Amino acid sequence: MMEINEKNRYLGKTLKEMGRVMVAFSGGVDSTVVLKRAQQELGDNVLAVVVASELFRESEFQAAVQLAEDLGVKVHQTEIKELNQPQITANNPDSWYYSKKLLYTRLNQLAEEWDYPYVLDGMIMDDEADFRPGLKARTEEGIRSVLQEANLYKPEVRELAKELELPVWNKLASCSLASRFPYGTKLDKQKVNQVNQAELYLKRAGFEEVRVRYHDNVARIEVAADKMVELLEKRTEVQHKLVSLGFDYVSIDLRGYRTGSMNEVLPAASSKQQIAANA
Ligand code: NMN
Repeated sequence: MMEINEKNRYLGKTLKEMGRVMVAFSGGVDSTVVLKRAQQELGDNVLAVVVASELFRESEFQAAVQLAEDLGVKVHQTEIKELNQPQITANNPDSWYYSKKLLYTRLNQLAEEWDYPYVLDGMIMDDEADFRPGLKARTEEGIRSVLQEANLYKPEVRELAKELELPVWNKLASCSLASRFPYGTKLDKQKVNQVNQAELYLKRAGFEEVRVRYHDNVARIEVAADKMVELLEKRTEVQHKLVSLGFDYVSIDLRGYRTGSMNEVLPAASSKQQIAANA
């Protein structure tokens, strides 16, 4: 097993050799480590690009812009219109691919215009084991996942982030709001807003780690197992709030919070094939 220090040195060497880079910056722990290490190695030759989308929270976008500014990195804000693309709103397993294709194509256009030879993202080793059709678009568009190249896994990335005194070192993973919908449920602004508002409400109510999965008129709430009693104690107000947002029934998932729960009903073969296709 390669030591974390050795992996970090390899990361530094890779970044140094690149000379000038654009970083797809979400403000999560992974892309923040990429951004900070790139700045350490390349100084001013780093541009953070923060992308707004209707499938991501406005507050996350603002926080990412603020963090890049706080780190003293040049930052550019741009926007993609994911809900204008039928392949994305269809919300099929390959919609992840089209989302990432749209994102990376935009980043590559900007990189060409402003003469950045490399565009980097924050993918880590753990992402390879997940169901991530978007990785294919990353590879096609020539985006470099330098944390993966350095063989870094989540606990190591968090450790590096802590060493680098990055305020997001223990930030929870967030992801596109598309993950709240069953495959085949068409996405639109109203539905996305409904789950977003429901999750924001639950976060404010003390359930920081939460997903509200949308099953037409049923909300399936996922919180950590040790938060379920607390959720039951607040059940009346939670139920009222979610009904006011448009759900008819409000349920708690007894398996609790876990990432990727919408993938559980996919035929095993399709996710395996996808992973093989990404290899
Ligand atoms: O944590 P949740 O809300 O379940 O979202 C994570 C899931 O979303 C992942 O398991 C993955 O299937 C999907 N996802 C895919 C991509 C991609 O393919 N690019 C990106 C983000 C999330």
